[in-house]
Amino acid sequence: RPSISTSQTWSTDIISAMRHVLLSVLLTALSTTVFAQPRPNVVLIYMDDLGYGDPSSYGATRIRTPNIDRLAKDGLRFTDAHSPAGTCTPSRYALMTGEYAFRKKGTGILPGDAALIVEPGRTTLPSVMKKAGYVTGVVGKWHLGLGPQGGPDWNGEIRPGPLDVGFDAAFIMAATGDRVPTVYIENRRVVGLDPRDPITVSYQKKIGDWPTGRENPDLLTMHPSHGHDMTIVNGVSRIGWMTGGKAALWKDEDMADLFTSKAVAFIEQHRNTPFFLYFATHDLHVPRVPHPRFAGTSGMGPRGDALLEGDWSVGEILNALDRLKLADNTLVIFTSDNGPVVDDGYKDEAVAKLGDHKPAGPLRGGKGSNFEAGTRVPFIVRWPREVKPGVSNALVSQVDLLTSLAAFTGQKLTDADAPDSFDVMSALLGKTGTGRDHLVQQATVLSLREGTWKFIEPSKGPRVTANTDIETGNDPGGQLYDLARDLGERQNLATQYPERMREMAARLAQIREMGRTGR
Ligand code: NG6
Ligand code: CA
Repeated sequence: RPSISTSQTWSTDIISAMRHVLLSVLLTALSTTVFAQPRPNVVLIYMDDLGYGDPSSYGATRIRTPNIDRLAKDGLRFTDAHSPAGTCTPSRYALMTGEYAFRKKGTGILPGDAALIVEPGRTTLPSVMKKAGYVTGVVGKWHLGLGPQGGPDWNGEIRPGPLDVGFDAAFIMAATGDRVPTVYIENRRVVGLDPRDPITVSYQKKIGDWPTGRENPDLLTMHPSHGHDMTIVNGVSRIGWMTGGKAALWKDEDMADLFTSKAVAFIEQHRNTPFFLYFATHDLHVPRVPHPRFAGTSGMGPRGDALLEGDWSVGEILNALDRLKLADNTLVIFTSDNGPVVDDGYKDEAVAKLGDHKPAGPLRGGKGSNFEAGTRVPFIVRWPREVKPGVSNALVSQVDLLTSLAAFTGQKLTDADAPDSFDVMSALLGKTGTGRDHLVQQATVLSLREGTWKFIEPSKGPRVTANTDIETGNDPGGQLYDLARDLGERQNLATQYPERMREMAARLAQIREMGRTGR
């Protein structure tokens, strides 16, 4: 081994220069081996209403989703991963807070003018990432409310909002595509608002003189099948009334392009720092108004076209990561906020053109259902550097992301934080095939999973929803299924295993009462 000579013939300058070089070589070696924290970028792609059977990598054959499939091929594809609830707002609430939404009142599907339901200052998924040194951004569908009690000031500063619960940057829509106000919000302001044309929003009564779907159906390019007959914007009647803000109104056709370009810009801008991007697409939610270059391309009507558009958005994110040479060290988590729905309130031919496509795959139910299709959703983790491609049957939930990523970035949580969130990071990274041992699923009532057993609480509600024609999974006697034998939940074993029913009901009651499931 060469040693450093201290011979008098060497000038002290050379010696000190060599010391310096050696020291920095040593430090670099140390910092990349011993002290290195795994700090990949994290991109969470959250599609809307994407069903377990929609992507071709989850079994669809009538439609191809090449970009989602690319994630599945290079990543770990989960077969038993869940959104926390069967609809959007409670799922996103639990995703953000690590707390089951059933614990907090007011976390049902929110109107577009609702107040923010995530308490500013509490530990959230983005606040955890921010504390770990990540730049945090949200692009797309928010649907967690904005502003104080009484709702936001659309014409001034919108506060509190995403920037007050852990995000450094936000480019969002307030609620859904089918709810007013139909404008984008960047950080604390409506984008492109002309102050001389202020926005007014109401969910109580008609305001202003803009046409509505109820009074002026002749003006519609997309007709409602149920509800959705209030203010018309861009030829589509919405839920709620609005007036003003003409210059700020969105064009549904351009929404996917815009959100995708904002997500890509965020990645480009923060390419040199670890970043956390929560990219929540509007696709496949209603109204399904894809860009003309996707319209008609699926042969399945706008629902299929919106799926292809959403898949394209996924591809653009992956391409950006490739182009910037970030793919290898970016953890991509791809999933959906709840199960699928075909007719969700607009006459968009989704039912007529469905053919033999099964949005829920082999599962029973759909969006809002207690059956598996309500919450069991596509879920793929890709991190080329660390995660071996494959399939995982581990039971995991999006409610776990907070605690998993906290542990992953070396952070301690207090008992008050994320009360229902478990560290399932080793399952997410494929180091183990085991996730949670139990899980509460929320739809019309609660269900409890224990291993492959599933208990659905008794419920007196309708068996099929009047509008969306989805089997709710309501049953006044309660239900028990063994998903290992009966994934399609056809054989109710309640009377066969009364003891197990009682035990699971008791455990669910206990989880409810404790206020947390704990770690
Ligand atoms: C329902 C809407 C539905 C959809 C859903 C929310 C009607 C008749 N139906 O109330 O169209 O907007 O709310 O979907 O208005 S979610 O994915 O955001 O939870
Ligand atoms: Ca949804």
